[in-house]
Amino acid sequence: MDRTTYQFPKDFLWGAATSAYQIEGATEVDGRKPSVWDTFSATPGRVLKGHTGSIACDHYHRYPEDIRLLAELGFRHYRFSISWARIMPEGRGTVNEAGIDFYRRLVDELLNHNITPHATLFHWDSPQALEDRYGSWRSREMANDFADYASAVVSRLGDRITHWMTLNEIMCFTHFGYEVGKIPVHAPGTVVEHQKQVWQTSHHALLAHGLGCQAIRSASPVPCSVSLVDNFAVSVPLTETPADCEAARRAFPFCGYNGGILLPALTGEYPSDWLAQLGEAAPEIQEGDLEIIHQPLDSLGFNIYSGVYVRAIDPDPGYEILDFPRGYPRMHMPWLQIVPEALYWGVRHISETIGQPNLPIFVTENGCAAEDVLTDQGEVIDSDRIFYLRQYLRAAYRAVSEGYPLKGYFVWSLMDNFEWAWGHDRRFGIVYVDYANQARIPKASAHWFAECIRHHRVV
Ligand code: IFM
Repeated sequence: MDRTTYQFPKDFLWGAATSAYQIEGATEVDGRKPSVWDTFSATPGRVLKGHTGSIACDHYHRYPEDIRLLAELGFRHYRFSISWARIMPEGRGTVNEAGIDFYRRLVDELLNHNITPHATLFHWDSPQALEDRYGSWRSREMANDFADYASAVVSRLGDRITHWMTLNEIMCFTHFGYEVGKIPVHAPGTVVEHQKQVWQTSHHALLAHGLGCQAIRSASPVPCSVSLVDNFAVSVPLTETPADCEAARRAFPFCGYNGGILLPALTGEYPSDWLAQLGEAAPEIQEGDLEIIHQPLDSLGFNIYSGVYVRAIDPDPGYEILDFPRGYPRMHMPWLQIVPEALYWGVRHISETIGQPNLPIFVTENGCAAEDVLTDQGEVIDSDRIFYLRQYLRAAYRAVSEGYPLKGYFVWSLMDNFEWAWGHDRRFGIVYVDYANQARIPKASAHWFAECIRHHRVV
């Protein structure tokens, strides 16, 4: 492999990613009923400028045009999510075949363009009916309902889709959706009394993942691949000395929510020192839960945007997680510090720190918001986004060239979309969406990315 030209191996896969609520719109058509994000975004004060996903990119009606664009840019892989509230508007029970039909049409259009579909079953938009019935992720029932929904989808679409992802970023819809003492920034926006209740929601989500894996495998009419998508936090050695590398390794389970989400999913255990640190806030774990959670995976989806620097220190625990200095470069989100090495170290931690060197990894999201401007000439010259993406792709290349099992990369996102609590104010797309007329305008980064795909290297 040529280390100077960033030439990826032939089988490295290039894709783009989106999610249902962020792009589809059409929230009241063909039998769909509200999701928690419809309710949350309709509540004054929850989403910036009062934006909602009710129209978003109107992808529900414009998907043929969007898929044509994907193909024109050279993408051969597309990651999208399926809306639970379209398939089972009440969250459980009767399947809405009109909802299934939409995804069947979408997938057929992808296949007609030679684009492989990669479907996420849950990207945060759970049915409001389940929130009303039992408080969504606060209840164990949610895990069983998710598995039934997964079964319903896979038994109907499994002839066309063979790449399945269970849940996207557990931390975001649990720890940001349920909080103690303040209104959470994500749906359902539930204030709870104790941190234990919050950890219980992510435990239930892990159960949903485990039961979901089993449901997918038994419902699929053909062999398929199953993965979890996680945005685990990445400890990056401040200096690549043996001491700082060791510190990053030790810090990894304690960074972000790793000890409570990624570790149990991949190892079948909550780390004991992590549980001890949590004390009374630790979730209640029933007998057999960890076996369910710890399902064999065909790959891991890795969503990576930023990272944290760590250095070695003498006293226990042997590492220090560093704050970013005020002037540290970042993109157009408060949390989006530019740490390209985090992509490389994330992959390496799975292989070495978690000890799973044979687990294929896909970057299922990487990208950034930028302050894009549409010029009078109708162009968006987002050189800042190219700068960001180029560095992360070089880090991906480093991981591949050192022999780690990184198999592909999906850019987030194909197009600007509804960025949750930030509404349409933040633009993550490589394609600009003019929300006034729904025009799609490929940004400079889209043309640049198309060249990367064409040459199979970072250009
Ligand atoms: O837009 C989100 C996506 O839904 C989940 N991962 C992070 C993205 C940017 O915030």
